[in-house]
Amino acid sequence: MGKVSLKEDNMAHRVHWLITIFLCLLAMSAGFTTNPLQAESLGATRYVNTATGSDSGNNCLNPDAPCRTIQRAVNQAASGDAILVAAGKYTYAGTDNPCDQYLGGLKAVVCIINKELTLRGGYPSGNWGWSDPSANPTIIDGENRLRGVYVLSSDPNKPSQASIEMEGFTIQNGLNQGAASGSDTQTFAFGGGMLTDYAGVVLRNMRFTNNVALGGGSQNTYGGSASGGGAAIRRTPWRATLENVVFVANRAEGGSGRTRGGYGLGGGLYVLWAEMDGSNLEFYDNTSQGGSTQGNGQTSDLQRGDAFGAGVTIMGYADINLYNVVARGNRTIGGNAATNGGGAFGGAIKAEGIPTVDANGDGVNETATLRIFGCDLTDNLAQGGDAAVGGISAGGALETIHSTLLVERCNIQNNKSQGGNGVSAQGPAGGGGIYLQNIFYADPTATVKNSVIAYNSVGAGSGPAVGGGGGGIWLQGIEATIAHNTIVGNRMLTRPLQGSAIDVLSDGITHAPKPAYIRYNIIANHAETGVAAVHVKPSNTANLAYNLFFGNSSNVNTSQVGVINGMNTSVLGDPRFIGGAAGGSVENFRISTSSAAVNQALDSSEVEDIAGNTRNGVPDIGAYESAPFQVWVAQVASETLRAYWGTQSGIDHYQLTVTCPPGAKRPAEVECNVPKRYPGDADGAWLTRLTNYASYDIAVTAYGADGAALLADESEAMPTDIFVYTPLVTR
Ligand SMILES: [Ca+2]
Ligand SMILES: [Ca+2]
Repeated sequence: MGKVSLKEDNMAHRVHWLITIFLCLLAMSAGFTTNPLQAESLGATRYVNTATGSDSGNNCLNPDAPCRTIQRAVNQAASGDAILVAAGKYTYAGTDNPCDQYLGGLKAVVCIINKELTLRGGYPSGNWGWSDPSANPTIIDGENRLRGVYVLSSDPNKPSQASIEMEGFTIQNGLNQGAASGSDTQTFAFGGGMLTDYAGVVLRNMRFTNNVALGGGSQNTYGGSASGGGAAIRRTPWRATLENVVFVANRAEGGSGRTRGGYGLGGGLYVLWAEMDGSNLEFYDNTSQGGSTQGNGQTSDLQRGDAFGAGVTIMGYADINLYNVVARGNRTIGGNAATNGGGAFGGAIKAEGIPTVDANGDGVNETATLRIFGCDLTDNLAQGGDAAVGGISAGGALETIHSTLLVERCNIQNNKSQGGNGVSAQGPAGGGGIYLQNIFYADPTATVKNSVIAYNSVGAGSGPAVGGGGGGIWLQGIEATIAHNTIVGNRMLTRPLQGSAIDVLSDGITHAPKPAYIRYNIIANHAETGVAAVHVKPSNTANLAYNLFFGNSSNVNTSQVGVINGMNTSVLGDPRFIGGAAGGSVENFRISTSSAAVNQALDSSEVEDIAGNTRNGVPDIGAYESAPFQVWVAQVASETLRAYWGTQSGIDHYQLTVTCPPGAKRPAEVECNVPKRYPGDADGAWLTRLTNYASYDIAVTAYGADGAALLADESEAMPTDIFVYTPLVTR
């Protein structure tokens, strides 16, 4: 089958991205020298109501006579003011807008320059006492022609002079479009819904819907980049905060260009040079699209029309914590071209740093750190562009390069990495779930733990084989710890591809290979013949410890293999998934108390599982610690017992057996010592007409659909006619 690897030229051209993007930001704020709207007062509250308000001569301070437009209140406000906005749709008002006046006609519905303001939406008309954005939708609408909100601190040397704290708004139908020709500053597009530059950012309870950043440059050699269809946050002076922010159907699409298309980055959210805490962020059906071209598709600097992270793309210096991220149905699509198709990197999430380089000259190297605590990344797609040489796809859910990464408590299911089609060469594909790489910088490390990585897929495009692999996880030149994960049923859609669960390789890297530490994982049900679950390429090392292998066609590759240590510690046995490994709900990957994984993660110091439950005794292998199954029996009335076992996922039916003491009456519901079947959704059983003060033994066994006994417990109890917890009655 020959060499199966990604071509180096596919990998080597990306270090220029940050430089290109940086130039645009610098130019954006150059030439803006005045501070036009400075005011003195602090902490006033101003009021806006599009239905009842009037702007004329109004300072917006009277709650009974609000202004009509948000911009009027912004213009009247001083730093520290809060602006309360009543429900309704707010569109571009056309006058007195500082973005028009000072930024060369760059329009936004709401434009804030050099002020620190709070905006709160969700108020019912005529009542400023309470806010409920879902009951009182407060919408900033770009009408498919203008950006929704722009916040700028015009002097990068005084970065704290602008900030926005925004809560309870929907920003929709925003558009930022690059020009057909001109410099990068003119052809690039940023933040269709919202753009912030050098400004503080706090967003809470916000929705970004159907906003678009559209690169221009159709008359140029290369198309303009488009970054942040929903929102672009560039260069924050202090940690940004995003809480309960939803991005739906936003799009970042690079421009066409004569030789190659422009990049599409962060269809939902784009973050450049920022520290940020994001919690409860949701990304649905956002798109990053690399620009397509009739031309070659690749410029002389080896750039192509690539697309990145359709949910969120993080670039440059970054220190980002994300808590509870949901990303579903996002699509990252490389641009089409005549000869070289654009790549696709991270169907939902992408991060890229340059660890030892200060690209923007601010004295801080572009070291990127991304930590994800809790996520659900499902049904996302990375797809390379079509061309004679198809575009690469890397990471159906997540791709990072030169970034330090921590992923824990995540469900990463049913994502797809699909290479582009090509007649000269197929687009290679890697990392159906996760694609981690270090090409030019060796140091960043990655940890993925307590996560489920299941039913992701990798397929190269049509055309002569180039290759790829890593159905679950792709590790290229990066020291990675993959620990306590449940890795199940990831698939190869084409051949030849390598490593249906994990592929360890170092092709194309400029440093020595880095080891992978693969510990305490369940690696199961990778049944495709001819593909090992864990593939370690020659000259690479994988250090294994206490993994459970089950149902794989082969567990590790044995030819053209690097060094695989610790295989002798493996557990070979049925993990006994409660849901039978059906996929879908992550709960289906809970394991039964009879799982071969129970108490087998020797040496593991992990204290919690994916659900945050404490690991019992010796940790179990995989993402879940098996929960003890318990039958409680309560005396609830005279001659009556209630057995309760709660609801368990993945149970087909229960069998209950009552052992009756000698001389005692049998329960009305069950014969003594004869098992009775209860359906899988039963949470317990009544036992009535018993003999008081006789001790009954109640045993319950739970069965899976295949008839295997998964859970069992038994308990003893006696009914009485004394009810200390019921109202006293006279007997
Ligand atoms: Ca820097
Ligand atoms: Ca245990």
